[in-house]
Amino acid sequence: MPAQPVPEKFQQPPIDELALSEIKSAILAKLTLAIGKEATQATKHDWYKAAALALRDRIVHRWLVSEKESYDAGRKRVYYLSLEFLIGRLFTDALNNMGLLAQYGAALGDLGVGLNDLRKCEPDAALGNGGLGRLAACFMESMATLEIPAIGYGIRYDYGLFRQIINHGWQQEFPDEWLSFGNPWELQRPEVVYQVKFGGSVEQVTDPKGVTRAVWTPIETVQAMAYDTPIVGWRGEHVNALRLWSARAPDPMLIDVFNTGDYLGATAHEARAEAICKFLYPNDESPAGRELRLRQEYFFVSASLQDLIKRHLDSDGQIRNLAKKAAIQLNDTHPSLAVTELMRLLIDVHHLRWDDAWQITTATLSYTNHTLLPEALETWPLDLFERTLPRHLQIIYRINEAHLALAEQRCPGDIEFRASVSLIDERAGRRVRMGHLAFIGSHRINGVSAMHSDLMKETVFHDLNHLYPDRITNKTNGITFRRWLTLANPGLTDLVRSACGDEVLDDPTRLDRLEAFAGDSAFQQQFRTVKHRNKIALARLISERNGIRVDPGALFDVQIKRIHEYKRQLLNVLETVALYHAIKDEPNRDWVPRVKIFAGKAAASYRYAKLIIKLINDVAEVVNNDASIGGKLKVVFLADYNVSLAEVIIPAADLSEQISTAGMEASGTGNMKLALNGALTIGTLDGANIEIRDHVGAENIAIFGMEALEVVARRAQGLDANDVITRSQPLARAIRAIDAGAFSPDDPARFASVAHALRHLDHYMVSADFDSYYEAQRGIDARWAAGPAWTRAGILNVARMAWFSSDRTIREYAEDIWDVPTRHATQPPPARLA
Ligand code: B1N
Repeated sequence: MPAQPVPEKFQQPPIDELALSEIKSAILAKLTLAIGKEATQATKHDWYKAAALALRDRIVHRWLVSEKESYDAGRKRVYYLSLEFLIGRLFTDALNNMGLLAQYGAALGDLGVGLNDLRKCEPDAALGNGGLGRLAACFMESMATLEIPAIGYGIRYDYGLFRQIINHGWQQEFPDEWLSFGNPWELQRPEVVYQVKFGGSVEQVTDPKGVTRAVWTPIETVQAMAYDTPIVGWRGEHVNALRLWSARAPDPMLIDVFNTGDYLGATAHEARAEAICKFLYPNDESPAGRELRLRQEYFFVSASLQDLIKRHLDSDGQIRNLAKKAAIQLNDTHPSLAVTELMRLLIDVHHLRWDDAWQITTATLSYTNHTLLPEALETWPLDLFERTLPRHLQIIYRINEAHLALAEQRCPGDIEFRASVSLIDERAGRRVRMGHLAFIGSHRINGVSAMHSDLMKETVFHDLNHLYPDRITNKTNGITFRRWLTLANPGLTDLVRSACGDEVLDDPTRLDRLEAFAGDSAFQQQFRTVKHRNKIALARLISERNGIRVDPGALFDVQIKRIHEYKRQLLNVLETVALYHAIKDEPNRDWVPRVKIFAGKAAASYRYAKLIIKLINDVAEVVNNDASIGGKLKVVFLADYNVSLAEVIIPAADLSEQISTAGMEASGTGNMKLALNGALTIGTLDGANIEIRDHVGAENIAIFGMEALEVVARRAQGLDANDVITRSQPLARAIRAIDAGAFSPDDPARFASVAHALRHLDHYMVSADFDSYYEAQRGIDARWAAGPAWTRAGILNVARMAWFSSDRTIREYAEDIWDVPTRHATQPPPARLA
């Protein structure tokens, strides 16, 4: 049955002819004057740029108003420090929030170009690895929506996350040249430049008044230049800046050296400076452990703090008031040098006393932890730290002195306690603990889901929590519904608006009105139609990119995220192999047709994760070409996963794989995006899955597997999985097939290490959780076959996801951590002309 037409009152307002002709002239003017082309010569890309520049003009006007209003009112400002902002495309996001989507669509149509074509000309800004970076992007949009004056600070990487190509099943990495056609969104600020210094030595100097001060004589200076990208909130009422720093040498070339004929030597220092912003580290939850990473971290922290202090002094005049006017959020430990750099600036540059500086620092800073994986917690070798930042090491020692004195007071004579809370890890070579530094220098430390925050208190920060109780708090992640529902899934959005009213666009709690329609068969049919159309679009993309034909009527089973052992793509592959065997055994049973869709990147240095990608592709090759299973199972690996690809896959998903080893996924946010788009989750009790279950109801999600405490207990017993493998015939057979080269006839031993790990080193509990997972998947088959019950569960997922809006998350940060007011959610602002 086709979807019912959208009721009239929900359709876009009629397009104002005057506004339309204004937009057209603005775009044409940009095409001529900024791009230098006639309409007849312009490429699609020229049109995109002209349209983006015309839109940017409008946004900039709002931005200047927002800035002026917040400065005039002396409002407190939030500074979000993050090495990653995984933004994706901005064009339709900005158009939608400005309320100009329909007008621009019509204007461009009149000019003979399609909005959708132009949208695809924009490269993704992939300045992030995964969830942590995407969260920063969602938060920027929500802060603008809630009218919180805020600046996001980060690095303007010349190359974002690598482009992934799959060659004969193997991942290959290529540079992401996102800036090669220019970037119409950013405004270069050549006048906003700060000096960031490195290395050298520190001396204690006593001035004529008898005051002793540390004087740092660095040996290297790098300049940080600002580039601003406006981030517009929903309804276009408020605009904030994302300020990204680019690095350059103060003297571009040493002319003396050049004149001696040493052309490379004349620019070597420039290359060293520019290396800082050359590329994004492709690590996701593994330590970088490299000097360049430390330089990146200090570079952007120092530039950002100098900038925000200058802004503060320009408007308030009193450095002592900093904490009243500024809240600085550290996105993981990557910016945790902010603790020492703020102390240095307050003491060495602004001449505050230590105690006052410390009070201001801790009142201003707060820190978000995103992972408990011990290998991901940043530490720096002391010698590298001292060579790079000698003054900061002194400050660390001094902070540590007072901190250890407090530890001694709290637990007298307990040497182990002191060693465990110390800023210096003395166990394996001396190293600075950045998580500890961020913790001690912050008034609030938050985890990103309820379970993760609890585990923080019990594991990594157990002793620090004992010393500073009440600092740890939870802020469960969220996602911006504007991008992940309204824009990514217009079909579902129209349906939701027809059922819940247009108010739902301003207040997602209105999604609960969908509950009443969950059992309504006409509504269910419309819901299925929307999903089916999205699946046709994805099937087309799969056919274009991979040459694989998939049936949009099949169950689309989706696992899209970074490839990592703890996320357990391997568990999914094993189940795929076991299902393949089962279908082969009984080809004539009424199997539920499935398409297993994978996408994600592995860190370039993570060999095992890259082997898993190869395994997925090898399994796909065999399964997709086996006529005996009658197309009942298809396996697809979509290359080069990014935000834009997620926007196509998520609305088309039926099943969302959230199957991490319990206790290891801090939160997850893809889980929220998929449930919001009506997919059912199959998942472990991990991260935010637990809260998703609490909201959608246990009957509308498929939970399986060990719980976090059981994982800890089983690990303590040893990792050999032979006990579970002997009990499970499908598992034993799947491992045997992989081990025997059934999917790698050209190199039968290719996956021997995988089979070995599954049998004897089951750290991630893939074998141990297999049976439970396999059974949950067969339960999914049964539900899918039941038709209306499946659709009902999907509708209820959408209806009950409102709480996972990043507006809710940001409101909690604003109230509990930053102490800044927010605009009220449920009242859309009065309409105003664009
Ligand atoms: O942060 C996301 C969470 O939803 C995910 O569960 C979590 O895995 C992710 C070092 C990280 N944690 N740690 C990182 C990224 C880059 C890097 O260099 C660590 N990413 C997460 C948002 O809270």
